[in-house]
Amino acid sequence: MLRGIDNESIDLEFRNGEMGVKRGEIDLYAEGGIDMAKTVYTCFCTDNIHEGHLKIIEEAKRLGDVTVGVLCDSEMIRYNRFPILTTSERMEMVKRIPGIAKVVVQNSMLYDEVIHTIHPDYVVHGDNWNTGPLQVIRNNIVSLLNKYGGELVEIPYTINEHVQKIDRQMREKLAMPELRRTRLKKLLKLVPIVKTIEVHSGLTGLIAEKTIVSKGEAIDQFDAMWVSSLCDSTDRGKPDIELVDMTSRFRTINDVMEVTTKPIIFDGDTGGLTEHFVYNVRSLERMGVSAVIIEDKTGLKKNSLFGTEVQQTQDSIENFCNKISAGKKAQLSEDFMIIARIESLILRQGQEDALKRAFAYVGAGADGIMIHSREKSPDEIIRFCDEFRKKDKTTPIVVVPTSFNSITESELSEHGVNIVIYANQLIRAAYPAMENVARSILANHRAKEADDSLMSIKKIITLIDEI
Ligand code: SPV
Ligand code: MG
Repeated sequence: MLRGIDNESIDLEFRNGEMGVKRGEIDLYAEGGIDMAKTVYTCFCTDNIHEGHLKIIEEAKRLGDVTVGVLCDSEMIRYNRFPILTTSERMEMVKRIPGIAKVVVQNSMLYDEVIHTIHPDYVVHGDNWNTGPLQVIRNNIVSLLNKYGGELVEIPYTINEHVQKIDRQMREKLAMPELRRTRLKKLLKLVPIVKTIEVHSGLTGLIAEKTIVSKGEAIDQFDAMWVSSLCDSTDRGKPDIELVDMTSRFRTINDVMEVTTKPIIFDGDTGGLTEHFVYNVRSLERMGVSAVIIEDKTGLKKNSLFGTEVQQTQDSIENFCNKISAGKKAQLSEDFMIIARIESLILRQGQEDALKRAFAYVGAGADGIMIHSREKSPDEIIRFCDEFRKKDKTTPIVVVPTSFNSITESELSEHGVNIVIYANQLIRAAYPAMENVARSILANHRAKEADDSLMSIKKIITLIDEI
């Protein structure tokens, strides 16, 4: 018994001394026996078929019967290609290419399952995965094929003006306010935990947008960006006390948006006066921001990581609920989220108070809750999440593990957390690096000694892509 390209069984028979094959209802006999078609597999991770893909298909067809895998949504995201089309739309798009035997969903960027079920004689791929993070996927396929003598056929990656233009247009589409705004809600359905990194400028936006790592056997990248009040203020040399006005904060958002496509979660501090908050909700959704997080403090806000070392006042449940409902009423789009941040653990008001507030805020219309802590241990956060999830299985939970930084994303996800925000690490990394270089130049009266800590001139002048 052999396997067909559809993974169905094939019976080999002899009739009148000739070998034939019976596959399903079809009898194939050929004089002098038959030449069994080879099985060829290629995987597409795209919303758009261009000449590069067609070239791969042509080469694959030359080798045998072609099965195309369409990478599923959640893996497209890890690949840094947020899907604009749904999986079934992408499958339809591929099915329209003439001469393809079968289209399947590839559920993992690694090929183990595919190879196991399809057992292709050939896998065809562009040669763009020979360097960089994609190499891990190439290594995975090579070792799988080697086990049974399958072959990897690589063809030169098509890179020309037309293909580059299509790529750019797809990215620009993702950056448009409507599409960008919807992306956070979509992500919440598609990934186990939305990995969010702080941004406070175009440059940090680029880092959030482009950083990809290959770890173990797969690649990964950030899903969303956090426009932190702490970092936005610090970058301007100002304290984090709602001193940087909204117009300046919006400028930061705009700088980030100009060079990125990923969704933005905005740190709205206390939300200010309810009468002002409603205007800011409209402005944020119009810009394409996906969510605002407001914290239940009132009066002069100080950074939460000061805890009770400074005077901070928590808002009443009633006032804060009114602010949330007013924001929800003002909002015009379906997908914008108002997330309520609970400061009870920061202000030592206890779990009971935190939970009471969480349920009240959800009742007032909050689309998610953020629970914050400045403990080194994640225990109080975990306890809160477990208790909250006993009663509420769906409202997204957001956490900011700055002090309880030993906990991993998968542990947080196991306790019902949906969004993790790395809220200040980029600016905390940049400041000491810059200070050290400044010290070195001052101490040596020249820049030579600092050179080893610096990015090369060639890299910095080519860092930013020209349009
Ligand atoms: C921020 O990043 O500005 C935050 C999170 O609000 S924290 O600094 O931990 O309060
Ligand atoms: Mg803040």
